[in-house]
Order: sequence, then structure tokens, then C-alpha cells
Amino acid sequence: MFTLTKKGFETKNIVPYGNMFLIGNGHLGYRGTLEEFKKKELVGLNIIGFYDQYKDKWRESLNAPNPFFVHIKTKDISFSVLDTKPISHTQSLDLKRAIFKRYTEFEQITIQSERFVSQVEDNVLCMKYQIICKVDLELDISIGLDTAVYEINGPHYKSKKVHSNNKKVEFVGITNEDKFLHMKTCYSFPKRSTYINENGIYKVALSAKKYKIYTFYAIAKLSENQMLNSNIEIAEKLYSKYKEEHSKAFKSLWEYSDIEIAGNKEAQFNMRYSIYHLLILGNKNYKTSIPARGLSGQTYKGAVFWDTEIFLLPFFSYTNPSIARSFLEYRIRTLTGAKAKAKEYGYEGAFYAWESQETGLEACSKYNVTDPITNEPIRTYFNEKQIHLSADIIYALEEYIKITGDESILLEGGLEMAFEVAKFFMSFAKKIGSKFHILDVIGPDEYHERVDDNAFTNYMAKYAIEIYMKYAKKLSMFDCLLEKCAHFIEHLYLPKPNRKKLIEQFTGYFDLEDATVDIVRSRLRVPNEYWGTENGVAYPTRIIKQADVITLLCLLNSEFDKETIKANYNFYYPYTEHGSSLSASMYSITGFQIGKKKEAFEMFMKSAGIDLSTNQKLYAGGIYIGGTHPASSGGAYMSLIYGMAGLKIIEDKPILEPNLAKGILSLQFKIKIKEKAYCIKVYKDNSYVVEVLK
Ligand code: IFM
Repeated sequence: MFTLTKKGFETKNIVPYGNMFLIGNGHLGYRGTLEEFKKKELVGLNIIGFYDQYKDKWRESLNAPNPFFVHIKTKDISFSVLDTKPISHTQSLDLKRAIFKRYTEFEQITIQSERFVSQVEDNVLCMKYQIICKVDLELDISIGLDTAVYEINGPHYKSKKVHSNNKKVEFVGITNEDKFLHMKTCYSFPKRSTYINENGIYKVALSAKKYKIYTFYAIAKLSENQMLNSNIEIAEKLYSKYKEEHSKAFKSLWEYSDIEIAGNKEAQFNMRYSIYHLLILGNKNYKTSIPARGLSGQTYKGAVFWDTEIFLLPFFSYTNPSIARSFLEYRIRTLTGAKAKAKEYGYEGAFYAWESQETGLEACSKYNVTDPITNEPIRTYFNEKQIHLSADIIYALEEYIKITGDESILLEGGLEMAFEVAKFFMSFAKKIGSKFHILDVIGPDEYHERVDDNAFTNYMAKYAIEIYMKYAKKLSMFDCLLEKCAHFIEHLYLPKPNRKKLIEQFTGYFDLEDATVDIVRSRLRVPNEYWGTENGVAYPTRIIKQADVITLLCLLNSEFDKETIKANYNFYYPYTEHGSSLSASMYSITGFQIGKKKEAFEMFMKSAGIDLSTNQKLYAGGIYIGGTHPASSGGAYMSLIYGMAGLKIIEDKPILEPNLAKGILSLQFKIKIKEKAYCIKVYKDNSYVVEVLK
């Protein structure tokens, strides 16, 4: 139950498998491609939080050269799955140890390899590659550093220098922003092979004997903006040491992270696969936040969205709080950028970047999608109008404190951040009559741009200000703003449930065309046309991209009664296209809470299984948006603990209201609340046991 295995090779799976078999350590991500692949197959070694911009193209995270390139040939045959059909091919991912493996049998030769990105040393990755021939063969082997890097908005290196000596390759790349990447790699070849070097790639000649195993090793180390001074030793010796340390460290992460699900093997596997994807995102030394596509590449510019605070933070707060803290520290560090953005748009306080890079400045462009027919860029307003993110960050701060009890973060910038966010919302709102209104925004449903009084935004803004007030009072700080805050939240317009208990997503939403998702889809000119903006097919209708009011009811659950939650779930469910991977988990959590267990379970499976699918949405308009979906993995975790197990923290203790789905016999997981560790078991009859761990 801890191994993902896929058999067979099909060209159409190259890109999805690149995501599915991703390995990483929160600092580096290496895509699940094969050694003989090149940039055309989207080989990628992505560096998190390290960005570059080429001319006026989108600024995005950097991909490093590929240290694990290997291609084996004879005079007549290329042993690449791209050129020669293998007899059999298997790829696997050991989820417990975060090790990628491949096994490919050709008529004359069998190739096996394994690789990992070290969990112990942030900047190290290792590979072992073996061949066995079925007949004696004269082999020409290329192995080394492939400096032809796959990039979406590159070229990012204005200079690339490669120096090779004695099975070692050194690379120094200077980026357009004058930053540099230093990489050292070291290879070991089988005895009796001869080799010459061609610009980072060793050409090895080997007279291979029938049934003899030949092994190659490669170790790579990289460093951003600092030269590596240590040398790497012979790859073979280091490999076992690194592998042992890495496997042990990664395995230990599962101790508090695993969720055991009895009664449904697929649910168990999907959940563990999601947990694996969460675990490879965390890094205790490399302090940054997590981009929306995780470690899988440059999609969405490697930028950080609300995905991290709302969908990833709960998992890390319960299982590895120091990593959750680093997400908040990142927002504290980037407060200057958020203040600069507020100023630029004429507001006070902190207006966080919708797509945030290392300094917090906005990376989201004015044209985020293109028309797939004309290729014309389409104007979107995500950066200017998706203001809820600033409130989401304060929501996350409070969740983190509730779960971990760590209030020290408040005096280390957390309270100041909340203060600036409160100022921002108060300066953004307009007073009309006696009420403050939040006008011209985009809520989580991105298909309807520039709407007034989006329920999610207004309630979250109020909540963020309340959190600021609570801690400002507690710590007797910044009280000059308290009176203004109290007046503001008292007069802030909040769309209330109507007679049918429905909360209108934004002013005028109920007047939109009452269409179905299928009808709206049938109006698309081409399948990958963008549904949103005022010319999009969804815009004049009630069809929404993702959970919006339902996300509100999910996050601020205790502020609404069950009847309201039920009515809104039933109303919005059929209108939701789930065009975002952030949607399903919100419906799943809410569905479990109101007894819609079948749908809730389906939504959980959708959320947990998203990166196991080879049939993903790869384009929004004409823009490539492929990659892994960390928010969906984090959402799946939330859907089990908050939805199925019904976890709530009351008076610092875990209290459960279980709603186990049909067929699930039990759920078991460990969490930490305020430094106390618990093991929770929930059974089919909805009884449960909470054990305090030593
Ligand atoms: O943050 C999300 C947004 O809610 C929907 N579009 C994709 C973004 C990144 O995942």
C-alpha cells in the first residue's frame, strides 16, 4: 500500500507521469521522467523560491540542468523507450522512502534505475543506474549533465559554463537577473569502460558481457548564489550513505502523517499518495512557502497562492508545526511587498500578492489566459481583485495558533501583519449609506470577475479584523486602530441567508441565467476555452468555477447553522464546475458534515486522486497549467479529518463528530494539538477513541 506502480510505456503519459512520479524535498523537485528523456519530454529539476525573468516574459522559478541524463546505444539500436519499443516497462514510486524506480526490458538489454532527492541534505540528489545485457554488446553510453534545460518562459541562463574533469562536472549558470546557480555532479562508471567528456556529458564505451550487471552512480549538489566549496566524492561510495540517511528520514515523517483507512483499498492508497505529495513539500531548513504546483515545475510561475494557507497549512500544523510556521513567516517576510502593492493601488495596509514570489511583489500578470483560437491574451483581474487572500492569511495565522498554541509568532510579525491587513480592508471598502461594502472584487469563483460584496470576501475580511482585534487587545498593542475596527465590522455589509437560507455569492448572482454545467460547456467554441471573464461562457450564468460560498461555510463553519449549510450545499453543488482542484475538498468536508456521505466520499476521492489521473486539465485558455496539485492533496487530508472524522478543537482538545462513508470500517490518524500528541481511531458505528500519546 506504499508503492505506486505503472506498467507499460505510452508517449501520451510522458507529461502526466512526470508529475505523478515526482520526487523532492521542499527545496528541489525532480520530475518523474526517464533518464533518456530531454527537455522536449519536460525533464525538470525545479528550484523552489528561486526566480528569474527573461525580457518581458513571465518571471518564474528556475529549472536547473539535468544531472541524471543517461542514454545507451549500440551502433544500430537506441535503448530509449522513445526509439525502441520495450518488452516491458515499469515505473514505481516508493511512497514510504520517496524513491523513484524504473525497470525497462528491451530485447537485448534490461535497464534499472532509482533516484531520490535527499531529505537530509537540502541540495543533494542521487541516482543509481544499472544494465544487464542478454548478449555480449558493444555499448555507447552517454551519461552526465544535460544543460539544455526545459523552461516555459526562458531562456533563463544568459551564460552557462561547464567544466569537466575526472568523472566530475561543474556547472555555473548566470541568470538574466545576475543570480547564479552552481552545481557539482560526480559520476561513477563500471570497471573497464573508457570515457571522454563532451561538454558535461561523458561518452562511455563499454564491452558489456552477457548477464553481467553494470552499475553507474550519479550524485549532484547545487547551490544558489553561493559557490559550493566541498568536493563530491566518488559517487558509488556516497550513494549508499545518502540513500540510507534519506530513507530513514523520509520514513520517519510518516509517523505523524499517515492516515489508516480500513475497508476501502483505493481510498487508502489515494490518501497515502496525497500524503506523500504533502511530505515532499516540507523542508525544515529551507525556509520558504509552497507554490501552487508544488515542486513539479514552472506552472503558475512557481508562485505562492492562497492554496498554501487554506489547504496546506492544516496538514502541517497538525503533523509538523515548524513547517506550517515557515509558511506564515514567509508572509511576514513579504509584508513589505504587500504594503508596496497596497500603496501602488491607492490603499492602506497590506494587499498581498495573488501570485507571490520571494519578496512578496505581485507576479500575476494582467493577462493570465489566452484565447485558444486567436492566441490573443485575455485580460483578467486576479491580481487587482482577488483581495480575499489577505484575509485568508490571517485566517491561517489563527488556525496555526489554535492548533499549535504558538502565540510567539504574533510578536514576531504576526500581529503587525494582521494590523496591516485590517487597515487594508478598511481602506478598500466603500461606505454607502450606513454600511461598508466591498465592491469590485473576485471571490474564489474566478469565472465571475469584478463582483460586489462577494460573501466569502466580506465574511473573511470581518473575521481577519476580529482576529487582529482579539490579539491586539490580548497583547495590548496597536490599540489606536481598535475603535475603527469595531465600527467597521459592525457596519460591514454581510450577505445574510435569505428566506430559503441561501447566501447570495455576490450581489446579483441569483439573477443570473439558471443554466447547467453541461449547457454552459456545450457553448464552448473549443474544449480548452476559458470559461471566465465577461466574455466567457460562465459569466452570464450561475455556473461557478469552484466552491465559493461553500468554502466560506467550510472555513467559518461555526458561524452558520446546519440548515443554512445544507441549503447552500444543495443549491451550489449543481452549479459548480469544479474547474479548480481546490473545489472538491470543500464540498467533501461540507458534504460529510450534513450527511451527504456518498457525494462527499466521491469528492474526497476526486481530491485525493487528482495527481493519479493521466487525464488532467493541462491548459486554461492557451496557457499550460499542468503539474501536481498540492492544495488538492491537502484538501483530501482536511476532508478526512474535518469531514469524515468530524474533528473540532474544543478547549484545546480534539472532539469528533464522525461521519464515516459507506464501506469504511475505521479511520486512524495521529495529530498534535498544542504540543500534545493524540492517536485518534474512529469506527464504523461512529464511536471513537482518543488516546493521548507519550
Ligand atoms: O489558487 C487557485 C485558484 O483558486 C484557482 N486557480 C488556480 C489557483 C492556483 O491553484
